[in-house]
Amino acid sequence: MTLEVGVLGYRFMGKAHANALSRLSMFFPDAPDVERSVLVGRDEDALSDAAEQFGFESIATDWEAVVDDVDVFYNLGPNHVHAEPSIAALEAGTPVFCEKPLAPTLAEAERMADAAAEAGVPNGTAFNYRFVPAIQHAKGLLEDGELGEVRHVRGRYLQDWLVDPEAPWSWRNDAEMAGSGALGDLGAHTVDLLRFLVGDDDLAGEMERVSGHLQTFVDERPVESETPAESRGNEDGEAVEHDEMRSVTVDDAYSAQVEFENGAMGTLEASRFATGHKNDHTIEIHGSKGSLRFSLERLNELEVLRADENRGYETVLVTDESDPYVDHWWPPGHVLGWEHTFVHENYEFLSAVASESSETPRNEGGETAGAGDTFEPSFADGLAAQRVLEAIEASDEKREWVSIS
Ligand code: SOE
Repeated sequence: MTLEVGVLGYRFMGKAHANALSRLSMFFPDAPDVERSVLVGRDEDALSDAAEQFGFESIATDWEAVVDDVDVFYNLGPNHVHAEPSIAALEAGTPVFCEKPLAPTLAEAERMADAAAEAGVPNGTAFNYRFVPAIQHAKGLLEDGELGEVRHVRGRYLQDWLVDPEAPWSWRNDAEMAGSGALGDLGAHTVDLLRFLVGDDDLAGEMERVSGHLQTFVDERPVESETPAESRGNEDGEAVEHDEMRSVTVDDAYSAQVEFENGAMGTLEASRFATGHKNDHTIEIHGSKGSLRFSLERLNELEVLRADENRGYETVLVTDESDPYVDHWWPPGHVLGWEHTFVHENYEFLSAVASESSETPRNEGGETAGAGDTFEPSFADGLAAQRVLEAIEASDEKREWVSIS
């Protein structure tokens, strides 16, 4: 069976996922066959160029004509175009993989999660950092109780691409299109990763209440006539007048304190103004029996400290064949990078789609190498993260702790 994939969005995320799709058959031969069938966007010229470069068969400027015509629909557009096309695809019974955050608002995320539940087909929110081998190794240690009772959880995501006040305006600076700024773009990753790592009931459980603080440092920015494809700018290549200034209506940075169900304390932070930090996502967890730390800038490593040894952190190189996904790539020590996380999540999501739409097990013996019938993080996980983001914003507005419903 060949899955025909339709992809909305052809800039940064479009390229990251197209790269992943193109590498699946070579490195994950047990993945379903996929055809990069149709690339969807608004600007026909830019779309044609991207389709050729990314290996798509065709282009379409109307997502409505695509969503029920393909086997899988990827929504990689800016946040404000997540809801309608995704819901339409789900209503047509088409599995949907959507970029994060699930939506700009909680109300839209709820509609999307409802549509996913109603449709009963595989649905995924593209929180790619769950698929870093070192993160999965960390989850294994936590699940095995190696850290004991979880007491402190720390997550910060630091970037610096807006330090310069002349850095151009993009949809990511606009509340209508993005929802929020550093909070939704970066904080969503942190919230999801912490839910993944310690969210189980026998670890820290869900986040129960938050106290949040948001800040915007530069409240207007110049717009550029065109934004280069690799930048974080206008995903739809929208042409805007040169020298025009536009308001920044989202946060440049946020911080939050969190109380988990088991009483563990969390501190979260993200910024686009963290001078010198490019894409620095750090997680630290302290339990009664040990601690661990992870940094995206050293994503092949996990630092682990065991209380009974208590002589400092041991750096574990998570590149052995026995480590998650690593046997698909290179020999030990031949390190992986950011782009590989997209290959892993695409593998899992498409495997879930294939096993859902086929009676036949993919491997002899009925073993499923991928996610099986379900995929996580799902739209429900995207919604759960969105509830936390919304509570952090509400707390900032009210200047008080807010419970997460
Ligand atoms: C931009 O800040 C960005 O590309 C995010 O949108 C991604 O989700 C993150 O992984 C890297 O930074």
